[in-house]
Amino acid sequence: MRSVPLALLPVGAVLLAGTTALADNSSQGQSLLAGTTALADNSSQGQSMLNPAGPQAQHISDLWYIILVPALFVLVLVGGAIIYAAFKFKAKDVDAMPKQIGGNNALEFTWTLVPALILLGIFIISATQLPFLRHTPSEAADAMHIKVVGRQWVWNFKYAGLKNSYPGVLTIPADEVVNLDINSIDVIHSFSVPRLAGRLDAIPGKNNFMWLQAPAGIYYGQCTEFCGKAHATMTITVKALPRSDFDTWYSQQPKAPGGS
Ligand SMILES: [Cu+2]
Repeated sequence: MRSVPLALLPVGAVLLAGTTALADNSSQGQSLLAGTTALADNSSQGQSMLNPAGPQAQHISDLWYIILVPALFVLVLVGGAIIYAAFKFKAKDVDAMPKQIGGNNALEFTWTLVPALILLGIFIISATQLPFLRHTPSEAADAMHIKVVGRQWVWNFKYAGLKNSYPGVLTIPADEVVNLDINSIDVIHSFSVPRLAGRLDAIPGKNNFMWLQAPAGIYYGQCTEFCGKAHATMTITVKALPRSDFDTWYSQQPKAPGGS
């Protein structure tokens, strides 16, 4: 009898892996509630990855739903097996030595191979999305670059042609690809606007890169790498303006020397 709970140990590890995947993904969106609220009033509020805007976030959200299916399957299968075994094989006499039986090769082989195949499948599906997420679409090769600099405790946005940098608010043209070159001048921060894209670390001395494309609207994000006592105030507001409004805004900003 004792061999049954022991036999379930590796399967339990798979259950953990499955629930971790669930937890990781849902935390990206801060909360499901935030997403549904945003949908309900059709505003741009909320920071839910499950309420995606733009191609980057849409890809990530699709991937999340694809992985949710096998994760739920594993959860139900393994959770059900644990509950069944707990009742079915409950010890009636606590002092009695359970019957000792050896391993079952077929079972052990199966519960090693099946999770490995599931994980391999998830890996392959995820890896095929990486080139799209990593590289600016070729048709937008000349899209604008904006420098994103993390600092305790504010994000600064710097445009090549403008004199000032802009704390906390990233203004971009709507529906156009925008390249973000992400860096930090002190500690590691992490740039995250869940409705638009995945998160990316801002690391001192290293340039990280991401691209965005957002429909017109306002999107919120924040630093997602604990970076000191005012970490929580390190917020991001992305304003995606229709091209003509963006041009008006841009033309009103002080220009960098030699900028246009
Ligand atoms: Cu930070």
